[in-house]
Amino acid sequence: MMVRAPALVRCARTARVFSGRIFLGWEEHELELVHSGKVRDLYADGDDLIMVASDRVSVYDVVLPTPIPGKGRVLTQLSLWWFGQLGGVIPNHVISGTDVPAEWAGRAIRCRRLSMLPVECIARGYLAGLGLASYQQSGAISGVRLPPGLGEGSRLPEPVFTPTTKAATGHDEPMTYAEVAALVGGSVAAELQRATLEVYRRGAELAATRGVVIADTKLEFGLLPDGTVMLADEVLTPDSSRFWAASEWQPGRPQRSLDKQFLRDWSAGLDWDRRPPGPAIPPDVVAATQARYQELYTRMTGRE
Ligand code: PZK
Repeated sequence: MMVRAPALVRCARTARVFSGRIFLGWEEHELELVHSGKVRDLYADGDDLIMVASDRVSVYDVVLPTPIPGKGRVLTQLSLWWFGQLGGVIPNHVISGTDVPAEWAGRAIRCRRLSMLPVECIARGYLAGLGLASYQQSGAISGVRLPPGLGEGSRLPEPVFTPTTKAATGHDEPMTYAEVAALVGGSVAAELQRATLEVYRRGAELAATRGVVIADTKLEFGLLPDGTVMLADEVLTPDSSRFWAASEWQPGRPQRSLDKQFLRDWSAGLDWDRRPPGPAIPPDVVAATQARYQELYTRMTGRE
């Protein structure tokens, strides 16, 4: 585990309490980095958190040294759009997509700090990745038995909830529904399953009308102090979900990724063992990847 000094970032927004009233001011203060992920960072701002998406990109789980300009903004705006679309399914942690430090404008979200639940909530509508590996080994995923004869990229008869552990280091392991219920309690487990499947169904249904297959998605949830289950993290972005072009979908083989295929195709032609450090991305591959993220955003939201 790498340990580093807390990164402090200046934020020109201050909340002060005088005689029970809250005053918002514009004095500079500093934000403390509380989590740094592969491609996103999380800062504390008083009681709130600010989630900042970078332009970093990973292939085969390795972050490459070259950024994809605009990626953080596109994924943040897509996530905010989905949070808005899904407000009727479950409440979420978003406070504001605009009240953030100016240097992060467009690619940061001010969020409520929640007590995060230690489960990665995954819904799958198609077989890929760890779901495929588990099915090939046992015919089931997270204890859910699937029909025989499915292959890579096959559509499942109906979406399944396939939660995993949230390992601090190493790999996430599949959890059965009973294990989730033992960990978080039966009523929270039921809400996680319901919300995860409903978010996936609505997302996949909407994407289908835009020629996009969402194969699977990973969601994170947390609790308010009163026990309300809230959707957190990011929602239905290509960093948390598999996006395929419906026109190219062909079960029985690995599917082409709508966002990262240029990166994968380019990196497959290199003499690289898929271990860090990753290779620098050439300008034409950066531009093609950038265009894919932009196109995905416009296709889904109808916005430029
Ligand atoms: C929280 N992460 C994942 C790691 C990131 C994100 N609303 C919340 N309240 C408390 N904790 C979290 C959240 C959210 N979302 C999310 N870890 C903690 C994570 C690294 C970078 F941007």
